[in-house]
Amino acid sequence: PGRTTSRAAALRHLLDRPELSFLMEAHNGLSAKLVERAGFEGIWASGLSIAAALGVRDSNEASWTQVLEVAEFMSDATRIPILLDGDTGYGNFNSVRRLVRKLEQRGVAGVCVEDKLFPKMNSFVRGGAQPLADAEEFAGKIGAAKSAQHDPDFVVVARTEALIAGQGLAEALRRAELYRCAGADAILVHSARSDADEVRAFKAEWGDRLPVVIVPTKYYRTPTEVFAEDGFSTVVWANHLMRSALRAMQITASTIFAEQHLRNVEGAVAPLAEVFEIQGEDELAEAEQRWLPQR
Ligand code: SPV
Ligand code: MG
Repeated sequence: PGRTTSRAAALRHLLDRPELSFLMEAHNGLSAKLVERAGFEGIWASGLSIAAALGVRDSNEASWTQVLEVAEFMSDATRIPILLDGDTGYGNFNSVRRLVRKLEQRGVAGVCVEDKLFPKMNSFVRGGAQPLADAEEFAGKIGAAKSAQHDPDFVVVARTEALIAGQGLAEALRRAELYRCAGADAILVHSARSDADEVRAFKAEWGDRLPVVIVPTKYYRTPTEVFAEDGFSTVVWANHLMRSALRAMQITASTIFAEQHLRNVEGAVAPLAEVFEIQGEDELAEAEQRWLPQR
């Protein structure tokens, strides 16, 4: 078994096990390493955060192969499984089949695909008013994704935006059931409300048909124990490393700009020694001893 097989199995276990699991956002190799070092068992490769870090909008302005490159750096930088936020799959069922094969090749453990239209927009912009994909067509996309994987453990999460789009609980459940029948491994149900009522109502109706993943970015006040008691599978902390990096970089840039010296900044940023340690400079020094002629 290669790295894909074991990491996909690890992600599948996180989704399937009875205890609540957590996926922490990362958006590049460095943030992925920090997620792993913090102790998390899995990574959410956030579309929003990757886009923001690349300086573009969460509207498929970065091409899917550019996202794939970022995911590959994250995969190479870590051992824990990565669930890529694959947006709408960057096209139709055929685009998704190719995406799944490429993700497997690069050691990404799974993909989450959402029932919106390409180019997507973020669920929290413009009040979430956005057209959804035709449910039957999207179910075909999920089936196509599942048919494309070589590793039986590769995970396909079907995400419904029905609640975000204001289409109500019944429509969210109808869509989730279609996606389950199409072969989805888990359902991500997203909500933009500041309380967890609608995702909890979804879970109560849904039961245990498939693991349910949630993203409490807006309902962050709900205690995590509530999610565990309700039997949710996985909580995604979706964008908090990108947002913390943004704030930290803003403060450092404006301080250095204003002061034109580094004295007040040096103690507030990570020492270079730590940067080299995270990059694995020691390993390179050892490898040079071993592989370069020693004169
Ligand atoms: C992401 O992190 O890109 C997500 C979650 O898809 S959200 O931004 O809430 O849509
Ligand atoms: Mg996204």
